[in-house]
Amino acid sequence: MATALRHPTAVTAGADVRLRPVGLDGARITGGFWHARQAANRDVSIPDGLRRLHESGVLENFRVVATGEGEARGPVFADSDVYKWLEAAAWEYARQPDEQLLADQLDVTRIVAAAQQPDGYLDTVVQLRRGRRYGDPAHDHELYCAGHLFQAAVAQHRGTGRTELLDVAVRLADHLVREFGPDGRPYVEGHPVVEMGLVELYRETGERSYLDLAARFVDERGHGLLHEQDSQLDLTYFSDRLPVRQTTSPEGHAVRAVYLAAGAADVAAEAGDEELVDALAVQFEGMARAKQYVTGGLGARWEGEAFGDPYELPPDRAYAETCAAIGAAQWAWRMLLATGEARYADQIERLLLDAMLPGVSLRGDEFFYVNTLHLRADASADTERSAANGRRPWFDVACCPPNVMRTVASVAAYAATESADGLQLHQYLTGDLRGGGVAVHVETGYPFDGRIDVTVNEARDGARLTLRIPAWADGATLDGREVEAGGYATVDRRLRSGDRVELRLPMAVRLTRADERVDAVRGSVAIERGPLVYALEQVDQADGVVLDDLRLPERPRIEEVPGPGLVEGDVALRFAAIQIGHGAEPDREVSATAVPYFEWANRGVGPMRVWIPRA
Ligand code: FUB
Ligand code: ZN
Repeated sequence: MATALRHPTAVTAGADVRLRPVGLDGARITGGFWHARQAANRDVSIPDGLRRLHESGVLENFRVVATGEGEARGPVFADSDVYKWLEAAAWEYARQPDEQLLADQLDVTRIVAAAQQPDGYLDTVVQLRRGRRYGDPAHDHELYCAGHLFQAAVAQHRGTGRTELLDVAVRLADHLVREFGPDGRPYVEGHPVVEMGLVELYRETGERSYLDLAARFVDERGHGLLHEQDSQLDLTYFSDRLPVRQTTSPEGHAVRAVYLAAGAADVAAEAGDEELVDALAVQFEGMARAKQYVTGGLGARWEGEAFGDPYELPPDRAYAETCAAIGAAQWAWRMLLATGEARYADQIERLLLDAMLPGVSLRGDEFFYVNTLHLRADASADTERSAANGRRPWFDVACCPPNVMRTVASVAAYAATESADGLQLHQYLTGDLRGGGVAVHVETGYPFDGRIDVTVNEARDGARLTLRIPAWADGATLDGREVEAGGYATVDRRLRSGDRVELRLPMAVRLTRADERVDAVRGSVAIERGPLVYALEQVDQADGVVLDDLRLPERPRIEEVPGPGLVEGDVALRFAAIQIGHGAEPDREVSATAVPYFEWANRGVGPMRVWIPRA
């Protein structure tokens, strides 16, 4: 019998969750939209990524430690690029085994392992540059790198069956338990993620001290421990101003905040800590209500890569780091497992399609670190990350590209869960999904087409099939029966092998207004269709159309037209807009075309906007 391919968040049998992930062998994408994205990831992003690990020197750092010859290159968290790539390679191998991909990851693993100290310590930049372990908890990234190593090691073990990286991870985790566990000292590091890594390593090895250490790291935050290092530090930036349980809205550096919340949700699930889940639900709501862009993007401030104040969401200055979208999807997934609430699956959909996916070119060769919602004509490409540069093949700070790679390679992980009741479908994609005594095949042209056809291949007696009805899907039907948007609908008949189930999600175009308190877009609308946010891109407009002068009429007639064909089946939206005149120039009517936001900047980079002022 084939070994079950365990999910990236393989909650234990004793975990307190409403829904359980299905193994990755129970969630396979076989065609359609995500299949094409995974092909680009496999054929272009992952092999390019390996070259970049070599060229940027981050892999060389491990060799330098082992040989003692050379200097560290890259930022303090350089090791994490290598670990995220390893994680991507492992999930990709699991999806489609390939000897070269295995050989490459084992090569990289050997290079990593050779740099580990006899007592388990590993962080090449500290080893090479400072020589003082845990000497600068706010700024060094020893635990951050460890967390990514743990996630990669678990992925390698689950995805390839190999234990080489897991051995490295266990030695490092044991070292961390000695340093910071019950007999060690309290410690808060500036950048969370070790919490998620430790919990997953616990799930893989059964070693309880890893879970306990993760719980300790969660509870030690927010008590000003970092001020013992330097009383001038801005604790907000480091998610250390308030304990997680008292945080009602994420603040500070966006990636740090959402990784911490995701790790806390893991701890809560394994420890059966309902109070912590409730606190995280309040925090998530605080984010969704007032600190999230319509695209799902997170982080309104370039300064500190941070969340802004509530309703501070300027589209043209959006930071919306690609990593923040990925971290928030990880958090939402853990909240979905804990609560079974559809709003978290709705969030995952938006975060993946409208916030993470714009972070990578459709060819898979270039990346956005910052995801603006508005690029003006004549915008200056003042920094490497400016949207005016278009996507870049890599960055000096290269956290986002390999983060996208690992997420795309394992994206099927978000599709379904199981429970004693049966199988639940949360994300719509073409593929085979199995769990809870039900096996189905789904065919769909989603996210462009709302027809989702499900064929039941197997069904245990009494097992049920439940499908998410997105909050935007008013008028959705399941087998012809109208079902309520914003929740789940269950097929109300006994399932038999060969049954067909038809879910129809209306893809009516929606004009979305922001909360009135978002001054920057008051009086504007964003165009959405199904799960996708749309954007006006200069390349689609006739000569003379100026995006920043366009106004949307009171009752626009929006027509669906074929998209630019960047992705199979894409749909564009066309409507008459008013172009306002300046000075003596009269206003005039022009035709405007919008395309899915994730497609923007794939035909060169030019003016683009998501929010359109009303006439
Ligand atoms: O500090 C590590 C990573 O670098 C963060 O998560 C990103 O925001 C970037 O600053
Ligand atoms: Zn990033």
